[in-house]
Amino acid sequence: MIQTKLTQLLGIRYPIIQGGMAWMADASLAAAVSNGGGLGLIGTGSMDGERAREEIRRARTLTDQPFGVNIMLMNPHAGEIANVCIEEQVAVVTTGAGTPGKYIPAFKEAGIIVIPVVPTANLARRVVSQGADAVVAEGCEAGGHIGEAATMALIPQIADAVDVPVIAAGGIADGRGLVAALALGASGVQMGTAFICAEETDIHPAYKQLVLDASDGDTVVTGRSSGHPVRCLKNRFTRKLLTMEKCDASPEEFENMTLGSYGKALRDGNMDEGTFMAGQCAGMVKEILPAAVILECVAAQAEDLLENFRTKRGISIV
Ligand code: TUI
Repeated sequence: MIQTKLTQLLGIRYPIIQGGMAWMADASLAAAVSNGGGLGLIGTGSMDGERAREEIRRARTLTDQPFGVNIMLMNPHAGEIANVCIEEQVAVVTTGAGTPGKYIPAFKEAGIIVIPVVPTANLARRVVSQGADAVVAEGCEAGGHIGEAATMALIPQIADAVDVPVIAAGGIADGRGLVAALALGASGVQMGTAFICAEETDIHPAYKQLVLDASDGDTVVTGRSSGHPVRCLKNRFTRKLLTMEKCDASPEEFENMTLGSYGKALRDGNMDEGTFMAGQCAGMVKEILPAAVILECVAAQAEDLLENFRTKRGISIV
């Protein structure tokens, strides 16, 4: 069993947390991940406060293990959801797509473990000085809304910048990625794309099929021109969006096109108008499996690799 500062902080079996994927990570997935020994997260990016409360309460009926809530800070209901997390005494809050400073004191007062997702070392320093208990350092290999730096370069710089546990994210979907993250200075990993094809993820089957069929070059970043870069799987819709960006469409025009496209992907599997967010490791996801099996496989591969590293990799120190 791999024990790290992260497993200690969260009281979980494996040093693995699930990405708080908006529209996708509901109580069923979060509970399955927590029951499987990781930290499950409810992604509230598409919810208002009361909807978030319902999912938190539903998760409690499905697991007695700790789970968390991800607050997407660009969501206009983020403040309401923060209050709901406090009222419902959620164990862990992660935040993304913005800076959570103004919420941190109230979370800390409520005894909530706060873990902001950060794309730079500067932001990591800032949120730790504001009281964050750990950070998710997310490289641009990740799916959805991303920063600029890649995981390989970001993790050691953030690990050097802060003295709280660092959780690596972006491009990690197996035990090799977990071991690499530990080598770079992280205490655990966050995986999102690896859970898109979990049995418990309730999305249109076409979305899962697109991930299963993907290979390493099948994602693209749209929205750089509007200031909201989003990594998603290539399809007819992303081709249309990128053409618009090349033709200097205004940010408003672009936002109008993308509005609703996440729902069209998740609910309808609509290839013409849907944004299918996924990370660069989509090409590593080959099967639909229960979340607990995904966690077990990643942890077992990492343990084996850590135990037998030199032999497995043909390395000797002479
Ligand atoms: O948040 C994510 N990934 C997401 S959120 C999302 S929903 C969405 N829908 C449409 C447009 C945009 C988003 C889909 N995927 N990951 C965590 C993350 N946070 N990645 C990058 C950041 C981030 C970026 C800037 C965190 C803080 C930040 O601060 C900049 C500043 O100074 O405010």
